[in-house]
Amino acid sequence: MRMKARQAVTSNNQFYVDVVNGLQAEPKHLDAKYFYDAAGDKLFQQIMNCGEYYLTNCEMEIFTQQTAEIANVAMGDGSPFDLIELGAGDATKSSHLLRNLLQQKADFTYLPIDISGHVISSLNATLPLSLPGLKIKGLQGEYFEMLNKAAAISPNRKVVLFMGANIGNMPVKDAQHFCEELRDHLSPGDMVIIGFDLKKNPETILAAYNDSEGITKAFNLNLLTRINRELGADFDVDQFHHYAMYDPETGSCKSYLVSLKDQDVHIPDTEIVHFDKDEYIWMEISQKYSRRQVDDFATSSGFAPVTEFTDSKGWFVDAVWVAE
Ligand code: AVI
Repeated sequence: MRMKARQAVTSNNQFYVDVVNGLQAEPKHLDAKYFYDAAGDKLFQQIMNCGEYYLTNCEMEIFTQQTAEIANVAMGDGSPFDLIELGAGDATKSSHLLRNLLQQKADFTYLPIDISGHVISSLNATLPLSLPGLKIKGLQGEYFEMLNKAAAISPNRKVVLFMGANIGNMPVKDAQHFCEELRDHLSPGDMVIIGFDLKKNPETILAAYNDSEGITKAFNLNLLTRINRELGADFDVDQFHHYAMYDPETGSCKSYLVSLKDQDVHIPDTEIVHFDKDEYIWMEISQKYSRRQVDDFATSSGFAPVTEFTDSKGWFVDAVWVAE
C-alpha cells in the first residue's frame, strides 16, 4: 500500500502538493477543480439533472430559446471568426449555437479548449458527425496557453464562450483577475459571452448546493475518496458532514466538510493532518452576482458590456462583452 501510494504521489505531483498544502493551511481547504475524476464527473452530471440545481436548465433555456439572437451577436459584421469555448465539456449547450451558425452560413471555426485530452478527442470525432460542415479544431491544455495558440493559428477575430457559471467557482478577486487576463489575451473588438449565476432568493440558491438526495454531499465527499485512492491517504469519509451556506449580502455560496470527531488523517510522506471535532475543510465557492456587478466586472477589466441574455426567470445571465 505504502509503495503503491508513493508511485501515485510521484505521478500526481501537483495534486499531492495542492492537497497537502491545503490541508496544512489554516483554515483547511481543498481545490474544487479536483472534484472532477471519473466518479466526480458522473456525480456532477447527476447534480445537473437534479431538480434543485437550476443553473444548467436556465442556461440551456437561454441557448435553446434565444439561439438566433446569440448567433447574430457572434456573427457581428459578418467577418470570419473563431468561436472559442473555454472548458467545452460535451458542448451540449453550445451545439445549439453551432447548429444555428451553420444554418446561417456563418464563416467560423469552432475551437473548443479543455484540459482533458479525452474531451477534446471526443469533440473532434463526434461534433462533425452531428453538425456536418462544422470546422473544428480542439485544443487541449490550459485556457490562456491555448488562447495564445488560437491567436497564432488564425488572425480572425475571436468570440470566446465561457459558460456554465464556471467563473463563480473563483473568489471575486480571482474572477476579476481572470477577466483582466482574458482581456490581455484578446484584441480590441474581440468578444466574450460569459455565464454568471445571479443573486436570487437565498433558499433557492442554498437548495441547489444542498439537494435533498444528497448528490452534492456525495460530490464533495468524493474528493476525500479520491485523495485516499490516488495519494494513499486514510480519510474516514463517513466522519465528515457536508455543510453548504449562502450569504445574500456577499453573494457567496460556500461548501464545507465538517469533521464529526477529533481525528487524524495520514497522507504518506507528510505530517499527520489533525482535525478537531467541528473543524472544517472549505471545499468550494459558487459566487452569485447582481447584473450591475456583472457590468462593473466588464468595465473594470477592459471590456465594454454590449448586451445580455437571461432566462425567463431572470436567474442566470450570459453577458456579452467586447474587448476595448
Ligand atoms: C461547475 N460549477 C459552476 C458548479 C457550481 O454551481 O458552482 C459546480 C457545483 N458544485 C456543486 N454543485 C455544482
